Amino acid sequence: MTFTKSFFATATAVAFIATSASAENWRAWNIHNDGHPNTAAMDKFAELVDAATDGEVTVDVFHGGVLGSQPDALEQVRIGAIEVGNFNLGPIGPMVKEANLVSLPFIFKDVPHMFRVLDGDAGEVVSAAMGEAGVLPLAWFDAGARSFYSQKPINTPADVEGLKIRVMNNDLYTSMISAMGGNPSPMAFSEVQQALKTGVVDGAENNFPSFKNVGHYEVTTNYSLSEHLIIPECICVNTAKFNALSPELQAAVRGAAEEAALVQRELWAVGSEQARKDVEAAGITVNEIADKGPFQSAMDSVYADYLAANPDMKALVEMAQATE
Ligand code: BDP
Repeated sequence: MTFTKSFFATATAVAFIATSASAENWRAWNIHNDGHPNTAAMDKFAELVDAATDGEVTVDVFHGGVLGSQPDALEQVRIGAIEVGNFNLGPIGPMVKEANLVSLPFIFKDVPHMFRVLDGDAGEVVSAAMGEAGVLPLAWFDAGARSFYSQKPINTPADVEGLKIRVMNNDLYTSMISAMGGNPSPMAFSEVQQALKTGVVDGAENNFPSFKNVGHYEVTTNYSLSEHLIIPECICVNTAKFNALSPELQAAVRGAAEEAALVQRELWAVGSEQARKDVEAAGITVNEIADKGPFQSAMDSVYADYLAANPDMKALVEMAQATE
């Protein structure tokens, strides 16, 4: 009798422990503040994960980069100290070589082409390599195209000559600026506004929502539509944490990410247009660049040097370029 009683007590305790251990509470890193499309999309992701897993997996999103800079947060997700991140693929290049595909200037014709590449064989290769490295992409976000901004209009690569331009942390971006005769300055996103304001840098490059949301437009005058980089972003999760979920929970979390990404792309389309209008209303001159050809030609040496140093990337680059 006693045995039976204690057996049941133990069984109940074990069942309780098993239930509470199976509830996963994840932390998610987001660099953006309120008002940026990705902030709303990450909140949506958390809401959808909770609903789809019946609370078995919950996600607390930390906005505004409070969990650290992007390179630091990437490392944290890679090792599993933070579970989720809304990462730009640019800073992933130094960690996962295949992710550098998207950091080659002008590799994509436009945003729809970028999504076709990601949804095709080349995207498979990038995803697999990222997953292998510990940062598994569950869905892709739109991040538009990045263009230059500075105190003077930039219409040709020669206009970049001598300018100190802030870039994200990736050698491809420093090569890109150097190829135009500029001085690249890799720097954390959080430091860019002050650097522009105090003249530590002469310019930077980003899409309209980021240009607007953290006030870069307040400390510069010209946004020139070079659209030299079209870099996707991901909802990325630590691979081991994701793989430890049951197949059902994996499907639910992936489904939530895909749905949140669709929401993000809609918010992006509207938000990006609005951000452009807002900065123009605030006095920013937006310059259309009639001929981007000279910018593209200036990148020939970037491609040549990169592929000479990374011959194993040639097939992937060609796969992307051959994608209709
Ligand atoms: C924004 C990206 C963000 C980057 C930032 C940057 O969404 O992930 O950290 O650019 O320039 O557009 O650092």
